[in-house]
Amino acid sequence: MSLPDTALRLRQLRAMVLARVLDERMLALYSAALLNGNVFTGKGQEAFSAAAGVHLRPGDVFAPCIRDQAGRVAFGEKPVDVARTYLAKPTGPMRGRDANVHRGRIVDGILPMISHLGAMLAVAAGVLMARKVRGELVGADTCVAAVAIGDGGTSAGAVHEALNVVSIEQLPFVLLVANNQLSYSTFNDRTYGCAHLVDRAQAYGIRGVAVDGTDPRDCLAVVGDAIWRARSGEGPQMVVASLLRLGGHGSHDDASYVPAEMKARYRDCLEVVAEQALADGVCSPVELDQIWDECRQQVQAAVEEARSEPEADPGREDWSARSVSDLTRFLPVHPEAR
Ligand SMILES: Cc1ncc(C[n+]2csc(CCOP(=O)(O)OP(=O)(O)O)c2C)c(N)n1
Repeated sequence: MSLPDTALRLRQLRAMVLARVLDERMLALYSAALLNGNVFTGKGQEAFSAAAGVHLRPGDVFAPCIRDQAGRVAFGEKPVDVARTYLAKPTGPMRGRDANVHRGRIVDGILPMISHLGAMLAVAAGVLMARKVRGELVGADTCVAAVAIGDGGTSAGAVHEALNVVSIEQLPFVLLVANNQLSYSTFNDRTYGCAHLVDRAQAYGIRGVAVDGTDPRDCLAVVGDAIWRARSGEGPQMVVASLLRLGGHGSHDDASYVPAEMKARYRDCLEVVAEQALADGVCSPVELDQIWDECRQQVQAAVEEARSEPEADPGREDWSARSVSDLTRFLPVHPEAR
């Protein structure tokens, strides 16, 4: 496992900052009653999430969960699409039907989330199975599917079924578990009974690794290694990151039930990434300030653009399911089948 290079570190840093600014901005719009829905943020989870996004590449599949703004932007989601979705604009990827996190762009490999609780593993596994049947997973450098989930979600029955199948089929599948200590307001001791969630990997016959989710440098290396192993034909991978959700479950929740001792045990990965970047010469203090300024400007421009766009008109919008041609582009037809 080699150390991540400077370019990747910078991409991770920028995605983390952009996600934090976006999350804060959506919360501000919610507080100003400018959004109809709720806001779900990934504060505290940016290092782990961005690590996945920067290691994925076009042709891969990413199934983000509700706290993966950083992974989304690192994988190419545009801030204006975030603003459009939260503002329920028809120009957004969900065409105004969803108002927060169940968004994606299938043609770009970002699967719109069905549910928080394990539903996306089977969808991602299905995409990989289709590609396998078409003979597209051959060689030592294939596409991968990365699925993000929380600690609570890992105990859903759907997760068991999907992990069993990806193991049997040896699919290039990476499960990214963000153990943020909380499943809504339920703590780990009431969520699972094993010593560590990564212990479960062995039961499925897949490789499992734990990482400190507050350490951006380690996240980049460990997640990168897991994705690389999946690409190289080593089969499914599981990475479990320990971190803390730095906020409520959603904007309706003040997280007042999280004890101060627990908060004291976890650092904000945005502080850690700045320290590490400066210590390792990834960027200078001036360049770090510039990244924050650029991200703020990017988010401001995105929100202004989305707010200037017309509202969805339920009488005129075509809210039918995605067309077959869209899906065909997503699952490329095997050359022999053309
Ligand atoms: C089938 C189903 N049951 C219940 C819920 C309500 N619910 C939403 S998120 C959540 C907890 C998720 O906890 P976790 O997987 O740890 O993710 P986190 O929110 O901590 O990121 C629950 C119970 C749901 N969305 N779907």
